[in-house]
Amino acid sequence: MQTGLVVASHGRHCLVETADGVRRLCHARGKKNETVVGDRVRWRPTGDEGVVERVEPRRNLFYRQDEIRTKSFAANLDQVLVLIAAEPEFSEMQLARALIAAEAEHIAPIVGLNKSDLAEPFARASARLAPYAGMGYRVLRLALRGSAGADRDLLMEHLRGKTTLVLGPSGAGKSTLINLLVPQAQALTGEISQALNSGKHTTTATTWYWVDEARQTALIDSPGFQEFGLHHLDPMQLAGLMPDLKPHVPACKFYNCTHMHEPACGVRAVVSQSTPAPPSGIEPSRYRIYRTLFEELSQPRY
Ligand SMILES: Nc1nc2c(ncn2[C@@H]2O[C@H](COP(=O)(O)OP(=O)(O)OP(=O)(O)O)[C@@H](O)[C@H]2O)c(=O)[nH]1
Ligand SMILES: [Mg+2]
Ligand SMILES: [Zn+2]
Repeated sequence: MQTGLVVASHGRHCLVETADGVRRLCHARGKKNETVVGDRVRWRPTGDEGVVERVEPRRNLFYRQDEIRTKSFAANLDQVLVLIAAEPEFSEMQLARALIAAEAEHIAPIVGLNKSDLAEPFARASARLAPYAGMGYRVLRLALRGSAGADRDLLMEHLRGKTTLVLGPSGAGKSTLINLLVPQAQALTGEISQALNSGKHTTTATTWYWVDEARQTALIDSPGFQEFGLHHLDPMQLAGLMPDLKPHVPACKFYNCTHMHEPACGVRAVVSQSTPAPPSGIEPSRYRIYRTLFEELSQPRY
């Protein structure tokens, strides 16, 4: 058996890259293809193709759990780059959900705010992001379209030597970012979807790209999402996954405080004070997000 890295996965097939960089179409051993991009697998050659015998244990798995289905993005990540833009206006709720999902899997998140050339909407978006910088998230300001060296250097400073999933709503500039750092990306995407979809030129959902020839720095492109369910999380975990709420939890009188209605709640005490900026405060919008998610995750599961 040989070892390999899953660089794309679709239907019953996946594309496995060997240690020497050769890519090979592999089939799942059983009925279901359990692999996700980023998986390390053991596989066995069968002619020109291969069979995945097993998936090695994962360091982490970044996924969302919607009402009825689980959608895995990728495994064995060092970080997630959540890319949003001045336009289209980003949803703070979607941003918060992606950051919480990353925290839950101990994957370091970075926020990229793109389209700084659109001065007015960019200023608005920056202001909405200020609390996130205040609570400790790294926020990169970018103008990816037509960008020359500066943005590439800034990105590489944060991406070098790591495996990064690029995530974000449609139109934020994910493909623009990939194309900036991986000039041959479009050709590669074509080859991969051809291999996996038996010739059809449809987009493969999630794809691994090497940024450097030494194959140390990797980017994973993912399709834009509408929904970002967190049904895999316990509502009581939630405050611990929100860096602005977390430090105030020890001040709650009850160890099992939900921060929804209890007296002597450290979180609600901070929300009602007049200076909401983190790290010492909590923005009203963030507490609203907490309440909405807490109620959503407290619904009975069917
Ligand atoms: N003004 C401006 N437009 C940009 C910038 N970066 C990307 N765009 C444009 O924004 C649009 C969307 O960019 P994409 O890279 O396709 O976005 P995406 O995130 O891949 O979107 P999906 O594939 O739909 O998920 C394109 O028309 C880009 O040219 C930027 O820095 N400034
Ligand atoms: Mg795209
Ligand atoms: Zn509390």
